[in-house]
Amino acid sequence: MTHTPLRFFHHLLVLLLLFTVAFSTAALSPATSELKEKKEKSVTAQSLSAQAQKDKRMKWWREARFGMFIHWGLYAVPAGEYKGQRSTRIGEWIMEWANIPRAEYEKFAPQFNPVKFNAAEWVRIAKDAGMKYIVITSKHHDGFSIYNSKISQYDIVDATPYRKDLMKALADETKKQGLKFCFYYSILDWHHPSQYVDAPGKDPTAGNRVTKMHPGGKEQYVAYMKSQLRELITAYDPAVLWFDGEWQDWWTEPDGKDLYKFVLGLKPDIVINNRVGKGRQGMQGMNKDDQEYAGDFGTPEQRIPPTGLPGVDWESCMTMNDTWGYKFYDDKWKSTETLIRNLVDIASKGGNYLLNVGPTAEGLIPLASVERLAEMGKWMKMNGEAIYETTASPFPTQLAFGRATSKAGRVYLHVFDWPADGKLQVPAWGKTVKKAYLLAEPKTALKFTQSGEGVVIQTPMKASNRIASVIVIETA
Ligand code: JFZ
Repeated sequence: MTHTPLRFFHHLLVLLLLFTVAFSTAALSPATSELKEKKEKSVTAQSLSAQAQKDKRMKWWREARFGMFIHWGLYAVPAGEYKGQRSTRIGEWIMEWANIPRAEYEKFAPQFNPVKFNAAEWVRIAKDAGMKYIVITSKHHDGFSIYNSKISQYDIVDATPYRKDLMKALADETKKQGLKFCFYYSILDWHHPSQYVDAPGKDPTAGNRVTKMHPGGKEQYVAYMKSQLRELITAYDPAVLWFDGEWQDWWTEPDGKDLYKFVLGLKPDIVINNRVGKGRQGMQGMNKDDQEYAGDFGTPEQRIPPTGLPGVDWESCMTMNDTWGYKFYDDKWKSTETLIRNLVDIASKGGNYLLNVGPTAEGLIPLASVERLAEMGKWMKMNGEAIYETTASPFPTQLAFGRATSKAGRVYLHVFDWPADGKLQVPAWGKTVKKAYLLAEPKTALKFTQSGEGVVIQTPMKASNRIASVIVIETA
């Protein structure tokens, strides 16, 4: 009895199905190519809107051009020295190069007490340098969470005498002063029980370039990462998630795509770097082109690409000395000239500059960094217009005297080598020059002559700036 209506519905369903198949086949056969074309069009429309969505998400990031990277964690306690051993290697990798077992490394936590930390001061240093965003390590390879993680005891609140959530203070202060607050997060984790080291001469619980996964550990670890990312996004609302440590062989591109989607799901307008997945081509940092990879921008490390790539977003991250995490004896500081010219070089290629500081365990940004950032700030105050919201150089080849950036109706020439003869030779780039002047002296028009080969600008005897003088060219 009870079967009868069900059977009736079943028959109806089969009939409907047959009808649908017959109908769609009939519709397909006469004009398959037309349909295919329609389908292609809708795909283009879809990807266009995906592109438009990405453009919207990336807008502030593309305009910002200059950000502060902060590597801060337990490694600031040994500050590059363990049991009398020093190294030329980077400070935040001490658990790896000094072969420190987990149980020993954990002992740095009770010594991490950044009583001199002052969020307002840190943000002021970044802001005065002309930086528009801050990316700070929430958890580096050592696995220590320098924020209030409710799912880990190995964090600033539970494991250090400081006990306070300084990350909340920093996030709030960063936003208050008008900068974007962003997080670095390491996929590689030398502290999590899912991972272990299997390398000759290495303690299985020490740090290593690569870790192995215990059977069944990955599901547990990915769940842990997702819980932490949920904490980070809900409590601090970061504008960027900057992943790292993705080069483990247990981490795959599908894992990266899944994590990318997960993070975007938590915050639809967040920006995510390409180290979330397997796209990155070594330290060069740009994506391989054999397939589509997860991530919004490339991450060249300690280098500047030789040229920009149209339509490709990237950010060069660099240290000011030779380490990311604080090392008390690293005094290989780059000059302000190098730092400013790096910023200009990167902007002229359409990229962002993420410049690192490594604060001490007491909570101070090293003085050498503070001084250089202040000097960069002086230059940016005068010349920021030629960096922010600009796009790459319009010239087909690199300029002999320096670099160029551009905006609608304008080209900015960043002159590194001031012409001794008072004639700046600018190659043609298909535009007519209306006006030229020094950004430092906008009321004094510079004389120029124009020909098919380019423009020759008559420059004053002395450069307006020792490091990079900016000449504005207004075009027709
Ligand atoms: C990574 C980190 O390991 C480093 O500590 C720092 O955070 C930097 C910004 O990013 O740098 C790398 C990346 C890849 C390798 C080594 C260091 N690698 O593949 O050996």
